[in-house]
Amino acid sequence: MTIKPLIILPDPLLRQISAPIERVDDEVRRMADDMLETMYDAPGIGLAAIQIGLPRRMLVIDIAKEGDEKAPQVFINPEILTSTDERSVYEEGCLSIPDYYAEVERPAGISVRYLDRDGRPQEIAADGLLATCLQHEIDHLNGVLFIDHISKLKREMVVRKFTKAAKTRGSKAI
Ligand code: GNR
Ligand code: NI
Repeated sequence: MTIKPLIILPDPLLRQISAPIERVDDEVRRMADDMLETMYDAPGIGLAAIQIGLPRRMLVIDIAKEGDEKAPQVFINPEILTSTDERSVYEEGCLSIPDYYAEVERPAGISVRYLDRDGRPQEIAADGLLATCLQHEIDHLNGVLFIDHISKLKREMVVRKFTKAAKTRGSKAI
């Protein structure tokens, strides 16, 4: 397993639409393991493949509390089937937008169809943090970031800050 470098805003890769995974084979499972290792190292509670530069429809999540046993979950080709009318608000962050947090309102509950790491079709109903995290990650598969759900003013401020930081890094040639 390998920790991969994270793709950071404003890298245009983050706006790419990821392609479905056609066959769940050992290479896909290796990719999932690399994603999990990268997520645990960060640390984060979720990661989409595009965040390590792979435009494939796969995401990993572990929302187990610190100190509890690890509970890695792999979702391949996930599709949201239903969303509740009820909304919930969470303070979100993103490993591709380090150290920026904002409240985002999303459906409180969703049901999702996906393939597990053995390629078997599964369906789950999620609420709470899992529902929020799944929606955040599925957004990544569609080139959408959590800052797209906040005000335009806030979003433009964040993008400007990260664009400047990227330019500084570039000129320092690190
Ligand atoms: O680590 C993460 N925490 C988080 C907190 C609230 C809502 C969503 C998330 S996902 C984020 C990791 C990440 O960037 N996944 O794409
Ligand atoms: Ni994210």
